[in-house]
Amino acid sequence: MEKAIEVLIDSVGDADLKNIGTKILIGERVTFDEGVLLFEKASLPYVGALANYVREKKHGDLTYFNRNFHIEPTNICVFSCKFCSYSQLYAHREAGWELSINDMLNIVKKYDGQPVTEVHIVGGVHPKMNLDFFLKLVKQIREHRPDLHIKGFTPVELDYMFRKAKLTTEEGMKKIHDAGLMSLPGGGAEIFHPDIRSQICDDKVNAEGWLHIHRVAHNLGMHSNATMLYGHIEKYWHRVDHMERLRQLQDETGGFNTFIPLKFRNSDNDMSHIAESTITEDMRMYAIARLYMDNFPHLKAYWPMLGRQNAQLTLSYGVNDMDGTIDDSTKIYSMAGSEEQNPAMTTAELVTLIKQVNRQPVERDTLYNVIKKYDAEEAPAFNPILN
Ligand code: V47
Ligand code: SF4
Repeated sequence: MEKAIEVLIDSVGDADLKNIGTKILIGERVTFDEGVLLFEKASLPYVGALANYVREKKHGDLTYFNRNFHIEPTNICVFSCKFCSYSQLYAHREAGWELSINDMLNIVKKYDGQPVTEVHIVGGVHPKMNLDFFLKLVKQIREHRPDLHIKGFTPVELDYMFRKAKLTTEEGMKKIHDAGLMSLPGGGAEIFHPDIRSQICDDKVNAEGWLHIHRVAHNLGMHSNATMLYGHIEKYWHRVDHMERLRQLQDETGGFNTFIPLKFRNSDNDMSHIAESTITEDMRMYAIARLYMDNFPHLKAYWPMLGRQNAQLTLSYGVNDMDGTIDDSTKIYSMAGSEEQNPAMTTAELVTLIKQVNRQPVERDTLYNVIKKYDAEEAPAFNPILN
């Protein structure tokens, strides 16, 4: 493997790209300028092979997924992100939904006796759903199902709740953590740089606020994920700037589990005139993320947004995590035009998808503890490559 990568690096004409390849081979960090150069000049086969090398060095063929379900408390939102196909302003709330604590507990109860390990709770920012409401929700979920890992709320939601409750981030985060919130998902990050943020999501928490909330969570011993919404009006250097800020926080706290690039989908939002990125560009994005985010243990492809086949393809471009079974009717993605109108995959389907490309499926919990490794001899139910 190492020899093949050396041959590949040798074959590259561009001296700067050759140098970056050598650095990656010996485990040296890619700089900001080198990150931009990779986006500007490197071919998909080049970054793809390097990213696959890094992925296999970190994880071999292991490819993680979990059994989770999503709850979206509301799609009513005080903010107005231009890329969002999902929210309804409070003034138009008759066109939206708002779940009560009981409604959400009933969703949790649907999974009684089933081996799900995580509930993921994210929604719009409803002016009447305050910190007390969510403290109650989290406590009641924990009481009902103490074995379920509660991962929820982006800094956009938390910042609004804490400010309304007149609490500092430290105070607010401690309260919700004590109530039972265990991890934060990666949403709300979009693109951190103010030149882009001011154009696509001007009114919600800024980069510093987003990073501070994750820092405070990490300092309390919680883990979290980070996303980047790419493929719209940002330039390559904005992507690198975004990844750089995350990489620096990770150096400081070590609290991030996973980086999740999210492909911008253009259906039915205020940015519908912008063409979506090509699959080649998507794969380059994943590969460069694997190369740049050297201190993030995992790189995740969120299959409801990419579609199953493309998510499967990312497993050759640095990705080692396929998220989960997501058994629900998650609307945030289907409304933005993703292939998956009602995303849900059974464990057998996820295992098959991973095995079809000769990787080893591993069911994990939220913190990447192994629940089950699927052996090679457990053949997938259907393998079009072999059939
Ligand atoms: O922050 C909204 C994105 C995010 C669009 O941590 C869009 O495990 C593309 O962060 N096109 C929320 N993306 C979802 C999220 C997430 C999802 C799954 C797993 C995890 C995790 C986190 O969805 C938002 C925004 O960046 N989003 N609209 C759109 N049109
Ligand atoms: Fe609200 Fe989130 Fe949509 Fe922005 S992306 S409008 S914060 S639901």
